[in-house]
Amino acid sequence: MTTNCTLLWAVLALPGSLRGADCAGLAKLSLPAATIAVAEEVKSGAANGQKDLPPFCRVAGVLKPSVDSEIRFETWVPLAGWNSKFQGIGNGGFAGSITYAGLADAVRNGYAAASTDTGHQASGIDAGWALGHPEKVIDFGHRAIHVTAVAGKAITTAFYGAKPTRSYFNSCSNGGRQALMEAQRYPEDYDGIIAGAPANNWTHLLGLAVSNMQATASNATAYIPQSKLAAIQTAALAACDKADAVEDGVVGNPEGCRFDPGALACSGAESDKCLTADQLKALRKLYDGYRDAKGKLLYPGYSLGGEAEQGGWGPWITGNAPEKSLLFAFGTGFYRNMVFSDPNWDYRKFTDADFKTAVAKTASMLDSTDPDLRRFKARGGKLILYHGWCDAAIPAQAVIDYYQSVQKKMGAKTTGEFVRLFMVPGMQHCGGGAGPNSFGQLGVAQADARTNISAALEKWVETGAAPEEIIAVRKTAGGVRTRPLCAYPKVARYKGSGSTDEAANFECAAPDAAAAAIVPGGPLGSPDLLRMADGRKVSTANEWRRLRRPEVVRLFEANQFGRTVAGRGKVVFQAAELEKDALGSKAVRKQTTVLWEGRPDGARGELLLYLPAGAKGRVPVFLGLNFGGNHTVHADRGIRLPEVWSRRAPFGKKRAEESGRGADAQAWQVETILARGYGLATMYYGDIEPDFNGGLEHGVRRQFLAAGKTEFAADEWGAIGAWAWGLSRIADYLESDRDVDARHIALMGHSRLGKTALWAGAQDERFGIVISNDSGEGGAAMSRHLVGEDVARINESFPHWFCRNYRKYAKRESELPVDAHMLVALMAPRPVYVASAEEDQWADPEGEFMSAAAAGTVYELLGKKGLGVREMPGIHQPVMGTVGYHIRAGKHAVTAYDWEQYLKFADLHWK
Ligand code: GTR
Repeated sequence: MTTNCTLLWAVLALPGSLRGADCAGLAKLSLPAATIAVAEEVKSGAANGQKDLPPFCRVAGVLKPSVDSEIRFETWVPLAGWNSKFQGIGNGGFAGSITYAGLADAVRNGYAAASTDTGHQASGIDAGWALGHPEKVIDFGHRAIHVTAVAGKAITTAFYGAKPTRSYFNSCSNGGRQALMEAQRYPEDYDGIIAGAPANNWTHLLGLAVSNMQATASNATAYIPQSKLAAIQTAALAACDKADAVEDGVVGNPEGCRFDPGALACSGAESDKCLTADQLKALRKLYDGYRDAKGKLLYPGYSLGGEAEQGGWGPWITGNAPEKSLLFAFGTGFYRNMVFSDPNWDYRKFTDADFKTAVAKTASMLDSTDPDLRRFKARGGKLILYHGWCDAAIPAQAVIDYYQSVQKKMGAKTTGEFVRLFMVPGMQHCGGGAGPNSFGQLGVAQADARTNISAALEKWVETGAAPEEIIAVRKTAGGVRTRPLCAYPKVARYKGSGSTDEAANFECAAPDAAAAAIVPGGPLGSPDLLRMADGRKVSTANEWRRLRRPEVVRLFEANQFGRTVAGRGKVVFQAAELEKDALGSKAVRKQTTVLWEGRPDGARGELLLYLPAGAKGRVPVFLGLNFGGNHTVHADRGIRLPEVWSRRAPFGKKRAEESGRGADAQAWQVETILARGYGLATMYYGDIEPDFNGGLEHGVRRQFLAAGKTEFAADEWGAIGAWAWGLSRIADYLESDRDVDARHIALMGHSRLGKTALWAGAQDERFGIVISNDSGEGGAAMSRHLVGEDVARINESFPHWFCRNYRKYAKRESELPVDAHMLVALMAPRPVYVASAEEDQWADPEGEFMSAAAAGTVYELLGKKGLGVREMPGIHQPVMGTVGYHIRAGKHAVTAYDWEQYLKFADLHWK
């Protein structure tokens, strides 16, 4: 059908008498299946309700590509001053009228332009015309907008005697859907296209609308009245406004924040300030999106932060009363007239099967979701998408989903050559809202490409310069606010000084680095490092030491790791071996048996210590627990095999074996460490407590259980606490060893043992440097940064690691009284190093960088340099202040590269 239409409408007969500029003569122009009713010069300055018009030629007619078609259209061409461009104009809602305001805007700015009613005459929320008229649904779906483009361009060409040099289309909502229809089906029509808030996944959007109506309007107890939207928005902003570093009533990057509305539950009498259980359930559904009965997400839900704004959830979702919202009208209008041809169809009966019927019957006519834009790209087309983050009609996430589908289909690089997406924080549907929301989106190119999206599109098409940011403005009684909109996924980052109402004080940056770098307290809406839980500000080093630091330790005890329920215990160290000529005379090897309970038949562990041979005086040492047994750190046959269980088999089933010697040597780099003048102390972590849920019975903690108890309280230590305690006891030993400089112990841990190293370093300041290698969730990665492992997953997989209270924050990270930046800051003023690996997304490198960057606040208070950079450094570009950070290529592991940086870092601070 596409091809037929294109051919049909491409045929243009130009009577010889017409050589441009004869407006009335255009009535005789022969266009197939078209009737031209009006061709007249308008010189009065007014037409069709529009004023201040320049003199133009108005052509109006009807196009009939099918027997049931009745597509009204108008083409307006300026009599003088044509800029040689053609502008296509779209329609919102169910269309039904010519967009005169768009035509007026076009001719005022020198464009020739065309608009159509898309084949029916009705209000934009009425779909009654579609009932029994499948050809009209096709016209509405995509045909009218195309034949209008072809006819409009033909008329323009006939009038001027020259083809337009460029053709553009710009529209929003249903018009955004039309825009994508043009790019996907009729790529020859336009050189540049702007699709705003596209309703392009029409069938799924209206599935969402009806399922939301079922969840709210159909049930009196679940219905959320408009009067409650203010309380909902306030709670959402409280959770997420701060995450972008600027508290201004606008959530800069809703993707970076999770909001659970549970706190809005009414505890006493119902009021506008709270929600009943049924309303809360409905609200969660509105945020969550449209799922089928099996729970599969079919279409995303609404973003938070603009619920109560004008043009927000009130008109679109809740309405003045149940069944009085715009989305109710759209959802029922679609199902009654386009899907079931039944004006009495009842939305309360809507099922998964109905949705499938709608898709099967109408998607091919109405959806413009095809990610294959090869033909549009090949003709040199450029596409700009935009969407208001607070859109209450079409969830903003939907445009990101489409954009990413194009990237997936065409490749991210190719997509970058001809598609840009601009997300608009705080903007409602196509405009309005609390954020700067005016950037020329609702008209033709005016002003310059810096502030006008249409001008930016034309610049891209005409000069090849792609837009990376566009400055949006909002004028209110209170003044003017400007803010850059950034090409997705970048977000506007406050540079840290100057008015937050001025675009110049922002820059476009990767979203996470943006949040991490400049938040004075904590990133992502996390607790402020320098504010006591009771709100008091911490402004001196002394206040940090005396008040805030102990408070933060207590918060980690109560909410994450649990309190260490032990003093030094009765630990006994028994020298087991001393070899002065180890590793080919390069090392002294000492092995020490640790009796954790002070008796030979209790829990015990083996400590391995290498010191550089011939060292003069006490040597600094690296200390780290190992995963596989001491014998795995080096092939050295002198290392005693662990007597207890091996982690590679069920507990008690398998002892360590000779074959494991040196298996993890890569991760330890023993010779390099020794050659640089450091010792290495290590112990198998299972020697402190075996790592499984139930390991408690076999490790160091059991001796501290109160009589008759089999588990610790919800705020008492887990296995990580046990391993950290073991590290402190090893420090006790190192203090007693006269060959060791115990004031220079660098504690290094990988992964779960990286979490352990941080927690040990927080509790025991004898560790002079603390190094977290890929420690991830519960370690250096911000819990509030929702990438990779989260609080729910880690506690499900490893219920024994943390205290039980930590589980309360599953899917409620925003409520945690602590986060990783606070853990890292507990090392201050001692040097601390956080390392990530590029392929280790499970451990969330960006979230790790953020905590390292944010902890700098405390270092600076204590007179030290923090990380010293705001942007996440590139691969293999270590940054070393008193806080250090690097991200290397490769997977979750400790490598020679990592050790090289740790040795440099220790040299930097200790030599
Ligand atoms: C993973 C776990 C991480 C990390 C890692 C490890 O399975 O999800 O939190 O600690 O184990 O310790 O190797």
